[in-house]
Amino acid sequence: MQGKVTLEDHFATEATLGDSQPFGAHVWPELRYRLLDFHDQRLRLMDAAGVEIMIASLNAPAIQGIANSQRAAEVARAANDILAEQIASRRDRFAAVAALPMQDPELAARELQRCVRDLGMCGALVNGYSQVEGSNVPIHYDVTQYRSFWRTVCDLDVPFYLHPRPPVPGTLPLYEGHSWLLGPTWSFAGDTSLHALRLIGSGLFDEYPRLQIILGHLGEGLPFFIWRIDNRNNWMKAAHKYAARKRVVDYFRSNFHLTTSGHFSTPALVNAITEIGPERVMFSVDYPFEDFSDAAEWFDNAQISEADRLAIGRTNALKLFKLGGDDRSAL
Ligand code: GRE
Ligand code: ZN
Repeated sequence: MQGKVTLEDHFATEATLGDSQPFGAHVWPELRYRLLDFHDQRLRLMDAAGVEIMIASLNAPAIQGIANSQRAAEVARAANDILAEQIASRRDRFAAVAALPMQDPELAARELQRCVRDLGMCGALVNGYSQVEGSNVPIHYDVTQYRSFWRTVCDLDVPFYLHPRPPVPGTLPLYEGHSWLLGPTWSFAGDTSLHALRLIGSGLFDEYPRLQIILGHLGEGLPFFIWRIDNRNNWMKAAHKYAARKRVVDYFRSNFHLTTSGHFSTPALVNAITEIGPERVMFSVDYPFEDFSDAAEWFDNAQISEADRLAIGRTNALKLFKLGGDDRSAL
């Protein structure tokens, strides 16, 4: 399929590059190059895979791993400026989502406003919870001090991508002797689905029903678990003890979108489409951690209807990020 849009695809700046190094020396020269490059290999690979537009974002954990909020804000601002500058000459092929200093909800709201209004960005991508100075417990964004931040996201009418991050040191004992489970194998999905469920349970979407959150990796396991989460030993008639008014699945189908990033499995895609609807699923690669060719070859041949392929491969993202027609050429 030609004309695909991809939206969980990363770059790095010199300040954040080191966060992607743990993959090992054997891939680092290539990975480093792929994270910094925009106009050479990245565009060639997009062309070869039938990808017209990439909505680019910073690597992980980057800003969310900087405990000092002023420093986090500075690094975010510099990274957002670099991203805007890199793509300025190719707005036909690239769009951008903002990195945000979530350690401080006011600074995060201000940076998002700047990125959308001044730099023409079309949303935010945040790498899970944030480390904060003076606390061993990272902060999740369902807590009350983030409500005004979410109001800003709603007012700007842009989607917010909740992307995974590596665990903080305090949780590492859970993986003792099994470091292979850290990252895309398991911990990313566990941490990110927990965060999404916290947002749901907090009643955030009752307060801001128009808020739209994107999850990668085909929903971090939630499509598979959603029935069980709501069912919860149904015959015992023990309702959820949460602030939210509706079932988890009601918010999932009204306030969430999923991407195929790094999860190129047709049974998982069909499960996601069945649970959330084809209008809320979008193609993505997770470049440079995954390959364009793996993603495109799988997606272009997956056993789904051609109408779903077009929606998931292109039009859902154009609509959600308002990249179509007049909106796009105005950027
Ligand atoms: C990602 O950004 O999705 C990612 C990482 C690190 C390892 C794998 C991965 O940041 O998919
Ligand atoms: Zn990613």
